[in-house]
Amino acid sequence: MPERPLHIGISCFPTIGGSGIIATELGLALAERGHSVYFVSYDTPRRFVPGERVHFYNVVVPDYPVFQRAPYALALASKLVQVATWHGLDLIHAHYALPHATSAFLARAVLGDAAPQVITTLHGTDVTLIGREDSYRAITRFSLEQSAAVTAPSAWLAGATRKELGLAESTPIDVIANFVDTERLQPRPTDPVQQAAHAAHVDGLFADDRCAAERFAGTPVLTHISNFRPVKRTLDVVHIFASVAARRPVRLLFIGDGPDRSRCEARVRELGLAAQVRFIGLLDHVAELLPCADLLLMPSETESFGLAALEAASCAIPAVASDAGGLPEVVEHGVTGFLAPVGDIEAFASHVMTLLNDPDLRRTMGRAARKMVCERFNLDRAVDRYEALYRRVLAAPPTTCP
Ligand code: GMT
Repeated sequence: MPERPLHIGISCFPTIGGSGIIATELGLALAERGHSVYFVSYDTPRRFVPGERVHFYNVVVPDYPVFQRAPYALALASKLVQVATWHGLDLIHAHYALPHATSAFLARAVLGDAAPQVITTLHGTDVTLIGREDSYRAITRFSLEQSAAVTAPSAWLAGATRKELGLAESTPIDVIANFVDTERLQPRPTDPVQQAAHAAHVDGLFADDRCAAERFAGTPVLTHISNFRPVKRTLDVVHIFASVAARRPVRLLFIGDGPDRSRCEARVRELGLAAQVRFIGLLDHVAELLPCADLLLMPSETESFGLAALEAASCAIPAVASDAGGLPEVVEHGVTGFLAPVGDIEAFASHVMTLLNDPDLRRTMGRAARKMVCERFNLDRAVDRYEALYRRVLAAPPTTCP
């Protein structure tokens, strides 16, 4: 008998961060495979595309003066109860433990016997930064232990979660790596006409300063993509760039936005590098711009995974990244890019110089990166793994709420 399509609730953050991207792209791919998917969040996820079998439910948190801080987790739990009841959800897939796994647990408690199973996918900072705080640690651990299955995008995060939260051995963590759509994120075209169009596109981004534009036209482009939070160490990006720019002509594209952006802009100006650096701001999709870059810089303090490095790899762009967290599972040192100790500006700059001075090495590493993504981190493979996990959870004897 063919397996029936499932009704899947996905709760996630709607912002452009990696957890929202993974949740949204997974949901859209599941709908393509015939499942019905119900996104539940406080806003439409950035990459959401309405369509057959794809739905969105908005979580409304009413204003009430007694609440100094509106209890989003409760409103989310109530919305999950509603959506589960209206659509007969088989499971709720919570992306980012806090508050999604906790709200899903609450919804299950309300629904009793009819409750869907809960699968929680950890994304990193939900454990390594916020989930381990005293204010949240016990509830994060409890919510994971109450999930029918827990996944993490890297073996590193699975280990860190067990250690940081003291998670019981009886709660296994499946490692399901993050993924990219390798069809959409393609390497730069090899056709000379399209290549020239790409080069012109990049030069156009720097065209506002005519003298500088002429001086730096055609020079290599480094890129950094992030939400500019302190964990991304965006000032390191500026300093690595400055070190390289002191030795050779080069340009830098910052993609994204967040708290540290204006400090970076100010530092770029102080260092006299404004003509060579552009801040593009937030982009929903990087597929158009990313292939124009020659190299990705990711000097983060830590990353559970480092989705931007995977997106770059899909475009055959090597990364120079921190030797921290799950990054060594995404960037293979000396094969698809280089790893350097966190905060070691000169080590980063020296790897960048090696790549910029050797176009053949850059191409070889780019090809290896693309191959790695196509073989190990492609969308279909990840969706297969999540579907298998859903079936496994649903085939197991139902767990009941305490
Ligand atoms: O890195 C961020 O600040 C965003 C965060 C998120 O919640 O979207 O990213 C985390 O999840 C991504 C998707 O799984 C991972 O690729 C990032 O490495 C992870 N960030 C950290 O661990 C710092």
